[in-house]
Amino acid sequence: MTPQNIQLIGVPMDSGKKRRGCLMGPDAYRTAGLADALRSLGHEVADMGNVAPGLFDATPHPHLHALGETIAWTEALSAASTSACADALPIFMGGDHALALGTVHGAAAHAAAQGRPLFVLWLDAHTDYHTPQSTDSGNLHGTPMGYLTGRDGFDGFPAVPHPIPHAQIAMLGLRSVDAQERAALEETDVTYIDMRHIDEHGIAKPLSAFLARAAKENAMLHVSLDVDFLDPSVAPAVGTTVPGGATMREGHLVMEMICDSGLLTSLDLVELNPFLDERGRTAQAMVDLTASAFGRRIFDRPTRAYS
Ligand code: B3U
Ligand code: MN
Ligand code: MN
Repeated sequence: MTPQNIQLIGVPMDSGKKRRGCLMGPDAYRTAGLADALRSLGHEVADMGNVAPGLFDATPHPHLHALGETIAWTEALSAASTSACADALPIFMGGDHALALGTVHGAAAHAAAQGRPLFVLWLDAHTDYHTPQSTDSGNLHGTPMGYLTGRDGFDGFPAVPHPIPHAQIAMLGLRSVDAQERAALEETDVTYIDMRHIDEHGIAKPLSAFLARAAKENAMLHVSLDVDFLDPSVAPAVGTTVPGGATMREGHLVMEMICDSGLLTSLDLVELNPFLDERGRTAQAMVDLTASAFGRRIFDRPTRAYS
């Protein structure tokens, strides 16, 4: 991989759900050595510190958890993302998945200014396609895909002048989809790849088709990696563990294929809750996967064993 100019941006955001702990995520990635792992692969890496939300109205909403705070984060992150994308390849160290409300919003503005489409790869057990009205839990980390595709009902949030067309989105690793999300998604041409599909066909085939489409359109690619994409046996430090997830090897293959595509332009690492970790092993797993997306390889050349 050609050397990249990477900016690490900490996002200690914890407002997307009720269970606390994701605010410790950025420092867990720092402690696990994310910057040095990327530098050892030949990249230029700058740790930019943390983003903070502006002042917000903390009046409780009858249904939605921490609405005012989440809106303030979205505003701050959208601006931070647009400017980081112009200078570098940003890695947003979360923080919960509500941060993607802002990071992808900002990346979409940058892509539009470049006249290029933005493709989004959502690596997650969940589809996060709710609206503030459809969510039963009231947790806004379940809504970024709804917001970013331009669904109605996000009153108070920044407008979405560049909604991501559904055809430019792939969701991979799905195994917990609420009925309202499923009904709405089935009306779209989102590429949704659930665990059964991965079991039957492998993870490489649907992913390479999506990446080939992005390459053909000279797209930018935002990848949003939720810890719960992985099986909880290898990544226990997450509030919403869903058994039956991707193996570590499937995770590496996805990241290696993203690297090979040369398409990656921005990355979120989300939902790590260090309070729930076991001796840092989930943070380490996320650092190792990120390294695979930036060129870490077991061998550089294929084996000659069969030639
Ligand atoms: N769909 C459920 C559960 C959920 C979504 N994202 C996570 N959990 N991490 C909800 O609350 O919207
Ligand atoms: Mn998620
Ligand atoms: Mn999830």
